[in-house]
Amino acid sequence: MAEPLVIRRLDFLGGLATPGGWRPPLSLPEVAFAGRSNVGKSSLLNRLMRRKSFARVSNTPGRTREINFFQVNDQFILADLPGYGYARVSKSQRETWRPLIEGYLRETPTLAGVVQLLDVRHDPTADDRRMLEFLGELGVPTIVVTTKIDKLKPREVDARVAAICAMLGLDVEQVVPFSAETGAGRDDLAEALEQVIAAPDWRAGEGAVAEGDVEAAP
Ligand SMILES: Nc1nc2c(ncn2[C@@H]2O[C@H](COP(=O)(O)OP(=O)(O)O)[C@@H](O)[C@H]2O)c(=O)[nH]1
Ligand SMILES: [Mg+2]
Repeated sequence: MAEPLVIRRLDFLGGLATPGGWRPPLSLPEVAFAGRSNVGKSSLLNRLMRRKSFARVSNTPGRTREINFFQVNDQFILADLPGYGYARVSKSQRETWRPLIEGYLRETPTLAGVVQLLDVRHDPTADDRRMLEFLGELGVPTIVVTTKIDKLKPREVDARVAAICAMLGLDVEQVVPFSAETGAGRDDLAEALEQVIAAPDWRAGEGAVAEGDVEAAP
């Protein structure tokens, strides 16, 4: 079978630093990647894209607090969200991600889906839960990825994924176990991404009235 999501072209478009600030024009469907700092997001993106450019661009000082946009294959836009929950910054600094990320997610009409990363070894943090709750309320299609599975034995991975699902009320089928180290899960994630990008607009139902629902005027 052909490899899903072969990366032929990758363009860095720029970064969104403050809520309502500059962002690339709304054109292609967007998929955002979220997770706490150190969860393995840069490593996952490098593995997914088979490129080193994410680590280089998104980890440049000053860019780590921004939402960095990449255009992939002239097919979709990837939004790399700032990692949250970093312990070594002040509480006020820590809280700046929330309006930036939540504003972006709420106000991007072309948002097709979100990939939420969780470290397979750890229970979800309060920030993780809040993020997932926000995504659930928004109703955006969400792919949950558990990272760093190479750090556990295969049997332990299944048990940890089941435990995380139980804690969050997720279905095991919604979760993609992943390792940037071995590449496990790369193609599963790529396939899930392609589905989310191709799916009809999840916001279309909002306020729309199907013809059959309209009652004849008396
Ligand atoms: N063993 C292992 N280590 C990983 C994996 N993904 C990331 N790491 C390590 O975890 C640390 C944080 O990774 P990074 O991708 O920079 O996380 P980010 O802060 O979410 O972008 C680094 O030391 C990585 O080498 C993985 O799949 N397996
Ligand atoms: Mg990173």
